[in-house]
Amino acid sequence: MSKYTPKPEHKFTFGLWTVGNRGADPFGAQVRPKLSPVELVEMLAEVGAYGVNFHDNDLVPIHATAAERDQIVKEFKEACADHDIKVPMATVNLFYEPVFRDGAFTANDARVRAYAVQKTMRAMDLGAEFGAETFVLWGGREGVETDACRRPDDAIKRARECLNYLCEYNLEKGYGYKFALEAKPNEPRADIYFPTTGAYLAFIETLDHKEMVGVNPEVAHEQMPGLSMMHAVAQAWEAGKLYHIDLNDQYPGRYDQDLRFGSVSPKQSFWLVKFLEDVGYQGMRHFDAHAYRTEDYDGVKEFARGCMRTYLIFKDKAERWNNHEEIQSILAGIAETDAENLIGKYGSEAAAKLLATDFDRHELAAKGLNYERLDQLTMDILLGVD
Ligand code: GCO
Ligand code: MN
Ligand code: MN
Repeated sequence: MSKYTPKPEHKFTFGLWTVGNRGADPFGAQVRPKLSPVELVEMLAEVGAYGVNFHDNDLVPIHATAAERDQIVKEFKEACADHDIKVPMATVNLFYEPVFRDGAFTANDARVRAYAVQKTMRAMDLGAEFGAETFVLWGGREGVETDACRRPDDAIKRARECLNYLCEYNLEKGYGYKFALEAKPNEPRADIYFPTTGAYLAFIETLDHKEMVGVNPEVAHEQMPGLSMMHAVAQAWEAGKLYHIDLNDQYPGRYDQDLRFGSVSPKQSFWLVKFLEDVGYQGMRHFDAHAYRTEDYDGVKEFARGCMRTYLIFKDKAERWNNHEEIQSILAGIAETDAENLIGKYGSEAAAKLLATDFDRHELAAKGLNYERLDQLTMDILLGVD
């Protein structure tokens, strides 16, 4: 067993929709045959994943009868138990059906909004049957092609009403879910409300039960508009709101590519893994990605193994970085940890002292920071020569 072999404690999870993705795109049909949820659980067990996540309709088709639903749930539960695969997260599909063509929680038609909330409540019931602790909400259709249709602040108010309602349902049922809101700037809508993780962090503060709601940042969604995923994750973490994470990869400025984790931006992915490991993130490492359209199911397994392997390689590299003598001595040299903190908490005396302090800005600016060396040492580690 190599040190890059996935183990349960790494908390690697995949969605049914990720390894079960059949390769359809807007220009071409599906290229892989359909696998059942049970077959997908078998595949995830084979590659060494810890858990599986699903949208309501990944598991139970929208047209299923109550009896069919119960049968599907029973079989899937048995498969998960047989293969020791957990269901840590559940979510709801509020984007596929034509009824959601103009949004779910933010739709203009109050009946569509009510249907969306009802569908979410049922998806929460379903996830709770599997012991899911996190409920992800991705508002893929909550947006516009034309702003003629509604005022965006009305959309925000509607989203708040729905979230508050669902939090109460969570409490009443005693499900104990944490909601994780997932931002995306566009696609499938031309513009999606709450385009960034930061936008959701601000929105959450306005909710009735803000302690119950956090974020689910996704690499691709932050990198599509060229933002730093790691910085978004760090802000969420610092706010105590990193309830889940969607790992994948993405070339900036393009449609959502959902590529294998680390395959496009290894350096950014390294900093992300290093951050998660350094701060001791205990949540799931969920890969919301899918295999290239060129692949058959052997390729899909390679894809899934690759996501986990790359994460573990970066984890190992992060440890090497943290224990690297020269890196640590450069860091110690630039930190000036022994300099007095003149800011701290505000007080009149402290402020007077700060105002009276003479700073030699030229001397401060003259100090070399050695970041080129620091970064090259990082590159040496990443490129495998150190
Ligand atoms: C996407 C999203 C989705 C969500 C999923 C969970 O861009 O398609 O990332 O994959 O993560 O719907 O709610
Ligand atoms: Mn995505
Ligand atoms: Mn996602």
